[in-house]
Amino acid sequence: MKKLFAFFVPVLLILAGCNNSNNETGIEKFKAKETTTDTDPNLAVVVLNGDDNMTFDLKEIRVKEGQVVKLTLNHTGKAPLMAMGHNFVLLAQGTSFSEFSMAAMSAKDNDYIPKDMAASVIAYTKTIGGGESDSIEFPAPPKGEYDFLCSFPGHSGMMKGKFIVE
Ligand SMILES: [Cu+2]
Repeated sequence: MKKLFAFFVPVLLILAGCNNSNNETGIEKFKAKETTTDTDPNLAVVVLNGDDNMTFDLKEIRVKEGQVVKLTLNHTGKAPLMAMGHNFVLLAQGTSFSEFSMAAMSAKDNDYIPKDMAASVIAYTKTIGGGESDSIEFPAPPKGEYDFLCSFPGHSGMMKGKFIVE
């Protein structure tokens, strides 16, 4: 019995050792990735892509309180602005998503930002067509969960997500 134990213990230790080293390299890879995309802790770099299929590639954006958010919206499609325009609009808490979307439809002359709801908007990009980009910078709002959307007519049902400040 003692012999058996003496055999099993080293085997278990070796197995445990393998497991540990696997986990460690996994964590190291993750950390390295995070630090290369965001070298300045005060800056949150966000890249959001919209395409010709009326979709954003992010459903959730996470930043930290106190950070300055540098957000770039890319329209990766080919469709012109008139047919498939995209923007990024970050809504203040307490704003009715549906009310804002409805009002934005008739705000073409103001880049789909309804003038009488300007107080409901924390930040927004201009509306762009295929192949175009727009970058904006704004201070992250206080901790909490916010809605973002594309306010181009008919898009907010699909092009929306949560902007979370931690
Ligand atoms: Cu859109």
